[in-house]
Formats: sequence, structure tokens, C-alpha cells
Amino acid sequence: AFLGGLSFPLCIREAASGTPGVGKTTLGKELAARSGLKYVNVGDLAREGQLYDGYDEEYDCPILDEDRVVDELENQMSEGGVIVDYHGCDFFPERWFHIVFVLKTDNSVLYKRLETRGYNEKKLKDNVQCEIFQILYEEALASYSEEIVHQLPSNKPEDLEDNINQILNWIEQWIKDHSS
Ligand code: DAT
Repeated sequence: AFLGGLSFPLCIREAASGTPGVGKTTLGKELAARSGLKYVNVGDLAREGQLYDGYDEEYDCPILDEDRVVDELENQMSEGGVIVDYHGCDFFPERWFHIVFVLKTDNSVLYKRLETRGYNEKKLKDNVQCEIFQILYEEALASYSEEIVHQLPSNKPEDLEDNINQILNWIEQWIKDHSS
């Protein structure tokens, strides 16, 4: 409820990263609702603007045109106050983000979530493996300063609540530190 006070220009930018199905959208939207920050879903943005560059037959999905996504987001990212949701974060300019959260889900839980999405066998297996090997966390660590990359558990509804509270506290602190 402290968020009622956030009327001055915000310059917070966050990324939620992690394997599909770990709960990025759920967290990002809820966080936006409770913080007043703006939520941007890169997958939706790409679909709406058809920001694609070819089609991946093996994974049965369009290939993201990363440069066009970056161009499309540049203006609002330099304004700040944005939560960006995508399963990867290595192609975004480093200066865009003050903090990066990588959600982590146990394999058995993740498998069930992806199964209900109707993923094909290969996509299911590869995504669960990606999670097992912590590939997206490693990617985030390689792309941003280690101090701003945080891994958060995302298995149970209580995790969601804890994560949101933790991030809201972080935002509050960030504003205090930068409002002088
Ligand atoms: P993503 O955006 O990472 O692909 P999502 O937000 O769509 O993931 O969530 C996938 C599914 O998991 C969806 O049915 C909601 C559920 N979910 C998300 N976070 C959860 C949590 N902390 N506990 C239990 N279920 C969760």
C-alpha cells in the first residue's frame, strides 16, 4: 500500500526472466498492479507488431527479431518505470535494467505447467532441461552485473506472494536511495 505515494517520475526498470511456465507473467502483472509500474510482455509485443525474423520449424514457433524488439522498446525504457517480461534477457541493452529477476521452478512442477500448455514433446523436454541446467540464470549473470541478478523460487502461490513483497520492498528502497 506504500505505492500510493509513487507519483514522481519513476526510473525503475526490471526484467523478469526464466523458462516459459515459471510464472513471469503472473508475477509481472501482479507486481505492475501493486507497484504502479508498467508491465511489458515481450512475447505479446512481438506478436502484435509481428517483430519476427523467420520461423523455427523444430520448435514450432516464430523467431524473434531482437533488434526490432529493442528499437520498439527503447523510448519507454529510457523513461523508466517498466517491468519487462521475457524468457531471455541477453539481447537487451545492459543500461535498460536496474534489477533482473530470474524465476526458478522445480522440474516436476514445471513439466506439469508446460504439459497443460500443449507443448510438443521436444519443446517440453528442452524447456525442462533448460531449467535443470539453469541456463537462463547463467545467461542473466553473463549479461548483467552479478549484484543486480536475483533468482526467486516460483513453485507455490506463497512464493508469488513472497516474491512480490520482496520486490516491492526493493522498489521502495530504490526510490529512497534515488530521490534526494
Ligand atoms: P510464464 O509467463 O513464465 O510463462 P505464467 O505466469 O504464465 O508463466 O505461469 C504459468 C502457470 O503457472 C500459470 O498457470 C500460473 C501458474 N503459476 C505461476 N506462478 C505460480 C506460483 N508461484 N505458484 C503456483 N502456480 C503458479
